[in-house]
Amino acid sequence: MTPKPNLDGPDRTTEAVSVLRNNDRGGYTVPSQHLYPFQWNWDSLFAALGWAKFDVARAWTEIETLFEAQWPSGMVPHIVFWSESESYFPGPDVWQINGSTPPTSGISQPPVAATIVRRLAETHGLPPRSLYERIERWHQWWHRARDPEGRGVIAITHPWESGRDNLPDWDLPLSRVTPTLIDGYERRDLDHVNPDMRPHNDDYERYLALVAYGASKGWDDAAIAQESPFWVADPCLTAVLLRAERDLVWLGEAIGADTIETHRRVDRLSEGFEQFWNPAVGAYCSLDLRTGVHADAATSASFLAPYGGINEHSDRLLDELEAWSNACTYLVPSFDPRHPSFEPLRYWRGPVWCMVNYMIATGLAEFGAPDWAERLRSDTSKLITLSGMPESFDPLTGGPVGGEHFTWTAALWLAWARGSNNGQGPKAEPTAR
Ligand code: 9WN
Repeated sequence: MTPKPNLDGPDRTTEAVSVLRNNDRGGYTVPSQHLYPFQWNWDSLFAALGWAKFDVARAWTEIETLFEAQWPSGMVPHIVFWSESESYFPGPDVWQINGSTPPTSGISQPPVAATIVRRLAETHGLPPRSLYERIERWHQWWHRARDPEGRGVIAITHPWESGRDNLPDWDLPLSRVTPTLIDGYERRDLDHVNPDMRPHNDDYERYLALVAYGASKGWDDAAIAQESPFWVADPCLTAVLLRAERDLVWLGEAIGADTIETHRRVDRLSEGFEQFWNPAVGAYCSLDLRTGVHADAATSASFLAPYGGINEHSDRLLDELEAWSNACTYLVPSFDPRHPSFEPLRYWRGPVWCMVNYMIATGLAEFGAPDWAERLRSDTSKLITLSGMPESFDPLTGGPVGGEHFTWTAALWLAWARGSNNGQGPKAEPTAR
């Protein structure tokens, strides 16, 4: 049975359930049918939040399926190629992951798993210990592979690893990567989405050069950490991991596991986070670990510090949010709307992403800024009511941006934005599978 809508206007709840069902490929949900025809890492975790509103068993399956693709190193890849499709590039041939079954990409994505598993566990009961152990191994991998010096900030080795692909933060570090044209290169994203809403070719050629570089190293973590031309600490990834570590402590204690190491990782990231503070901007900004230079602007990730439990500069952060709210109609644009590099339609250079809003709002509510948290929920609700379930939204007009019938937009509507039961949504009604 589908949950009842809770807002005036179009019945977005019925639509959201249909989006999830139509994007369902059995054990996993594609983000969007033609644009992204495989399993993506953080998309699947957010999808699970939506599934849990009407099919709890299906939500758990989504997560278990993703972790079936975990590498022996502990890494959980950002794409799992469970089936073949010509509608996306680059596919498994380009990633060249030898011997991986199923074929996968060679990088990861922000680790929201522990946090989402905790949220499901609080309502629906604990997961099997094996899932907890897989998440623990993934977290260990992040520290070992992407923070080998133990600085307490987590690096990305590809813009795709951040999940925020063409953010202006990556422009300068990417300029040091020599673009490569690889065999069979053909952008397929532009078959499905208006080019004004996608990264430029210059960016794409560098994304592919970094894939070719990783493949040339056999995706060896140590070599990549030492030599990769792109090695940038990301406040979004670090805040997401920091929160996930706290939630993993909760899960570990509930399951009866030893959490001493997890506590140590929480301490290291909590102390390390201040390295993102850029006094010239007055915000947490990404940090190029090759040059020691901060990005010169705030992004939506700057507001994720409270989500990670970091409240050091929270008053300043709320002032910044206020300033952004005066520069656009809908919060939170992915990039500072007053900055010359802001582009309201171009992917991660401006549009609003509902799952980022959800994470920021969660942190703001916990920090003690419930009015701002509610403003973000209400903006997200208005955007979806106005424009349906696109990939993201124009922060000035509220218009749809990117791919259509998008899984995480549908899932976050069900789990949060529509706002029934204090944001918890209706009780789940498990269905037989
Ligand atoms: C590359 C699937 C993914 C999201 C990312 C988003 C976009 C892919 C792309 O789509 O990235 O991973 O090809 O543009 O940036 O956050 O997980 O929705």
